Amino acid sequence: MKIEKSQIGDVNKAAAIVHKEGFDFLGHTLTRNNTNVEAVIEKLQKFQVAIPSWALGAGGTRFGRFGFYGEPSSLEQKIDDVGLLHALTKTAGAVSLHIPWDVPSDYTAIKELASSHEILFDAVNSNTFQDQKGTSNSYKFGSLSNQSNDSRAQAIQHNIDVINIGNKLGSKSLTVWLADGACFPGQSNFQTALQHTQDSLKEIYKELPEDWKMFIEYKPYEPNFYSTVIQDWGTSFMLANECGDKAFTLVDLGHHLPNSNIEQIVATLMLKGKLGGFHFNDSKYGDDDLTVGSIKPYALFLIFNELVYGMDNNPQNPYPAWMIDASHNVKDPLEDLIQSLEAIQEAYAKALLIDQKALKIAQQEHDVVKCQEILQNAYRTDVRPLLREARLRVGGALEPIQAYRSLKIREGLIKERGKNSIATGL
Ligand code: PSV
Ligand code: MN
Repeated sequence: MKIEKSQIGDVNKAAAIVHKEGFDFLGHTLTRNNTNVEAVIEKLQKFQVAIPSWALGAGGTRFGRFGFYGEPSSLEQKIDDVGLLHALTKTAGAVSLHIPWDVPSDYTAIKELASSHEILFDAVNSNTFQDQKGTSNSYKFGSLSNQSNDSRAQAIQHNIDVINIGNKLGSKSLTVWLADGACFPGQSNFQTALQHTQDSLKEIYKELPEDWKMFIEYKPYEPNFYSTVIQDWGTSFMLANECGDKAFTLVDLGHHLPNSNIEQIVATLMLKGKLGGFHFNDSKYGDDDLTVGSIKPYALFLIFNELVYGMDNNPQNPYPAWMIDASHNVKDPLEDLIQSLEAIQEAYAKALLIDQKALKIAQQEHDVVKCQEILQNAYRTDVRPLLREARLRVGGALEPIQAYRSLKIREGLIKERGKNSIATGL
């Protein structure tokens, strides 16, 4: 299923006048305060976020999964769904595949399909957190950290296979997230597990093509509940340094213990040139994978403040790979992703409005109140007219959720795929 530009144009007509009034008003106000509105719009248009192939179906928990009608049941259909999101929002110009859930059968056809939707292939993700059919060794007690040479060798080879698959699609990075750890004290020797992980990552790193990056994701707990081998940004950073210049840390917003200062982690990694990838989501308790910005939007804004500062001031840090890593059990997955994309753009736009020069002066003068005023002035600005304008100019929808509903996209997908289609993934 594809949406034509003219269909979006027709839907936009109803909201055009109200949008113009709102945009003109905000534009004048921001210009009076010395904000370069055109530069902000251009940055918003360039900010593209990859959609993970596993978030297009309904999410689930270990207690069950309630499917959603019209889910994509093939890689082709998943790419079509990302195409729909991109057509409406103009900010979802990439897809991130998880192997072996998404191995293409015809690479040329898949590449053509993606490019017909103007979609690129972002990082490819390996999966050593589940045993796969036909493999001889189990990951029950770890993959890259496993005591067994055979399990480690299998996990290393899987990651190399993922690089090869990604290479054929035009991906330029591999994301490694390990579930490895222990559920009980005494189960595993911390030092041996870490050493094996480091050695295994180095083996994978050797196979990275010259222009590729490797992202090492960390997470404090789950599925193991006593210890995780790559538990925090420090462990990931250390391993990335051991591997070399093409290895980076990946920050997933849900992978922190409650109240961690994630913005400070971002700043530290960017100063050291090691923030490679970013997974957006939100959480109340743990790795809840909720819609971005649905629980702690101010924290997201503060994180974006550091990202914007780092992108402007840290040439040693490469441009990070952005991805949404969220899923929801009770919403239409596509509507959920539209909400996440909107929240990301909103936080980014607000961070772009921060008067960095004034902030620096206030910091030097130890004017703590002014520092807070500067941040909160930007945060309290309703930037949605900027987002709408950025989309409108490139053919996107003024109100993506409304357009999605009035164009009856889910109904169309159900007609095409039926009610019982099931998406692969968690
Ligand atoms: C693990 O919780 C994670 O954040 C990793 O990025 C995985 O690849 C993804 O979620 C799987 O859902
Ligand atoms: Mn993640």
